[in-house]
Amino acid sequence: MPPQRDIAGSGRRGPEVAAPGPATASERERVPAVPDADSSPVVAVANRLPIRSGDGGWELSPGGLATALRPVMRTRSGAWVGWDGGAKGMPATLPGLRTSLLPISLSTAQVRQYYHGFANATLWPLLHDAIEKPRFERSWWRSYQDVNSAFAGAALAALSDRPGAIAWVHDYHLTLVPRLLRERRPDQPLGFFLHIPWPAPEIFARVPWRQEILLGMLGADIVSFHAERYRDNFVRACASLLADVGVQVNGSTIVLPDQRQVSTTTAPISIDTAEYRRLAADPVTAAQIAGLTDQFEGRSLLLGVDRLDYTKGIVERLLAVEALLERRQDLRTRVAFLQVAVPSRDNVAEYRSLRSLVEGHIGRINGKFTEPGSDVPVHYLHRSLPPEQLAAYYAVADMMLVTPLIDGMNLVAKEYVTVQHAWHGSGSMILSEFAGAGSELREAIPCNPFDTEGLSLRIEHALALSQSARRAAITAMARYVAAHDVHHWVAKQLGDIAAAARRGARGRMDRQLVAASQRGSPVSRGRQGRRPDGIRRH
Ligand code: ADQ
Repeated sequence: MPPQRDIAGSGRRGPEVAAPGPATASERERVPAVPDADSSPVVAVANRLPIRSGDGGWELSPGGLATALRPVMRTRSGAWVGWDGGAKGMPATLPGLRTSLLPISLSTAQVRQYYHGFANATLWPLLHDAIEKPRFERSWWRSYQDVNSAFAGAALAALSDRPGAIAWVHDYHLTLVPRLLRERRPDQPLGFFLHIPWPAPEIFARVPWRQEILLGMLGADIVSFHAERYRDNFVRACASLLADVGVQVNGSTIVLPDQRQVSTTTAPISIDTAEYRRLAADPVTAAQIAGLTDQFEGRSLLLGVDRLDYTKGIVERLLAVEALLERRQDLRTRVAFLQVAVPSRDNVAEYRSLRSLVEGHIGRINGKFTEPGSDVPVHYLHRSLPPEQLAAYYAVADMMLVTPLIDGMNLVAKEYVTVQHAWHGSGSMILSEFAGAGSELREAIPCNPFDTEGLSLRIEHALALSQSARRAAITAMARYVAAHDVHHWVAKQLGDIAAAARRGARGRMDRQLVAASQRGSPVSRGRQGRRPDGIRRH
């Protein structure tokens, strides 16, 4: 048997590779610059650009990734590649930002096929455990490939203009981009972050283009998820669905046929806690709080805040409230439930029927339980709210119902505990065990939202908790979120990408050395595992 290489120190035997010999001068020169997580430019690639047109002109979009990357965009040069959403006259950057905004325009057909189709009617339901049936259309897939190529092309241009930049690709809209970048830039420090769950391999296997999607993401140096179970599902999908193309799994690392290694990690996203504390102290919020306190005087306010999406468990939550009011007649005038729902994806059929379903349930419950001369038990807002008003609802709500059927993270849970604590509140939070936030916010009251009767009992239990128990739980969760805010998440992600890229560079150098030794004289087995500089491999 010829000598074989031990893959990444695993003890398993891999393809035959000879021991390394000395690097030539030109090979040493090809070792790339080491990325610096604290100062390298960042090229973000995400479905949408982080700006919107407000009353006073163009401004940073509120929430999400735009907030997360605000400090990075202010202090470092960089770029953001994203869809312009059809907006005209978008600026090249915003005052105070050092980041260039690089818009991608999509045709009407691409919006329909790539965005509403493959992203939101194929991948979104598929990756959320297929709780709605994913639709597989070849024309959508072709459009998804075309749009991913367009994003990759713009990102490549941005990276060429910014030597030493870290590329950071986001979410399920752009799974093919990392590989497209890697093919053209083997040395590129590159991370991919998925904002939604990753299902069990048997569910993911349903998509006809499963290998292309996995290999697309594996173009990154590191692939990151909110929670350990999603990361584990992804690694198992690579093991089972890519074995026939020579991909191997070594613990949390994926080893590609060319021996390039891709790390996987968990990095739960968070919120800008300082911003939510500031909102809680804002006079506009205080005025709203006074109005809401009057409105719900004498009632315990239960609150739900979600995009109107079938993953969020809004229907099940309404059924649980109905079961509670059915069982506890005395609560019908003492409890109010407010559901705030942001309109979402109206162009996808499932979302339109969800809206009718939700509004039908609300009508039925109010018809059944409103006492003559008294307020309705269920209040409903179908709109996006200004941040101060949202903060006011968080401050006055006695109970937050975060009960998604499945959710990558759920930032609403983190926003609620932060505002409650800042407002010295003692609200309670019921949190789905199927939300990523459930693995972090351990003091919440856990629930299984599929069990609507059980959920109604959890609400009843929470209503009876002592104020001191509720306050202790809110304080513990708010402290946790403050210590793990979104700036902590950005720093960890950039640090992880830089570290994975450095490991990748060492691996590439090792492989170059091996190739050099294969071209030169044979090297004895005794030297295997050592580089000419004496540094142990792996
Ligand atoms: P989303 O599915 O959009 O995000 P979530 O994390 O809850 O879910 O974020 C929703 C955001 O919208 C929150 O910041 C919330 O304040 C805001 N919002 C909700 N209702 C609103 C309203 N009526 N008016 C104004 N704002 C409102 C996806 C994944 C999540 C993951 C995030 C981030 O599905 O699981 O947490 O990305 O990675």
